[in-house]
Amino acid sequence: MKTLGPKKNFLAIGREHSRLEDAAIAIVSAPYEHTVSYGGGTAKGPAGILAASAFVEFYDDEFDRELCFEKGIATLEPIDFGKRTDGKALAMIQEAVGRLIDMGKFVVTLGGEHTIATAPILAHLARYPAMSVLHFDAHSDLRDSYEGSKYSHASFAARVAETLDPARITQVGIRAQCREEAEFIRDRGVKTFYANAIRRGVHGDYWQRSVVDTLGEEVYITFDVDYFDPAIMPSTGTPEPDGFLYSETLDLIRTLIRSGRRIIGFDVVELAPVAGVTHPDLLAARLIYKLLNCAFAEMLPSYPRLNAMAQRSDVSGSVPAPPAGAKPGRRTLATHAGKAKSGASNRKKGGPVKGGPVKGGPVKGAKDGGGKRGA
Ligand SMILES: [Mn+2]
Repeated sequence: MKTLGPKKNFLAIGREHSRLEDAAIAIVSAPYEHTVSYGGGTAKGPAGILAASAFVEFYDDEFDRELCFEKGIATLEPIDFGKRTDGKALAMIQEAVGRLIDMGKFVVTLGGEHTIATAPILAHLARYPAMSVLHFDAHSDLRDSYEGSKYSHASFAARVAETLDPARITQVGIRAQCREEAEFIRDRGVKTFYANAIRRGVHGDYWQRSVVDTLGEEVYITFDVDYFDPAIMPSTGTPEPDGFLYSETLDLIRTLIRSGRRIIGFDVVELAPVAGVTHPDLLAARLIYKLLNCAFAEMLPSYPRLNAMAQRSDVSGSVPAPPAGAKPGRRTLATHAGKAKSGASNRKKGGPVKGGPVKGGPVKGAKDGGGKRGA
């Protein structure tokens, strides 16, 4: 497995901190795009994130550390799918991610359309059979098929639910779906936190805690960037209004870590870089580094704001029951294997980040499952 050098890897870090054999963290790029239904460009997502990451600071003030030098982050060369699509493409990703997990790496997968998430989820599930999936998205992606494909980006969660008990999937931010998906959620026990319900206060002031309460101890995160509000994340195929902001999202992640749960891996998908619009790419890169900092948070800082929210909000009605076997509230600290690294950093910032253009437009064709939708 070949890795990218300092000019192209995540955070643009030197070889001594990005060698696969030493790094605790591995980044897999899966620039797969085959079933786009509205705006395209997700194949350029991984490269856009990596380019933007050169402008992310190594130091995280919340955790007072330079995680990249302590743990090492290896960025693998992007997967070359050739002409492979659907199940064959997913098998390539699943094999790569599985091999890295077996090497003891914490694996981050970059998409690509959301279809690819099935692969890292199944790779992790094979090794963490009790894991929950925390799914950030504007769309529930539970259509059995879409535009004739079982491997559509609109169907990835339905594919996952064939292997993972749907009651162990928690969705956040959903605001566009068809009736078939709503029925699936009700019938099969998916824990879906709709955007409208969160905004109407159905899950309390501290809605992030209601979300976390549904999760088991080991959590895999799949993150479709269209979960965010289009104002901060316009670079995605199917931007939907009434999305979420960065800080309230980090509060959810902090709440998760604070509860003693562990992030065991994650993917970030559906970024479609737009030339000249740099902030969404940088947002995605920073999100990834923050999620890594949270996943490796051995020493938890105190969170006065979250404590205050917890005191204010005693509303936990309408919260779905935790899945069987989950033990919410356990207070163990998340740790991951990895060699400590030392290293100093100083970097200059500035300059524009280049991104690929958005290609394509609305795609015509039959719609399975009824209704309009995108990623
Ligand atoms: Mn989506």
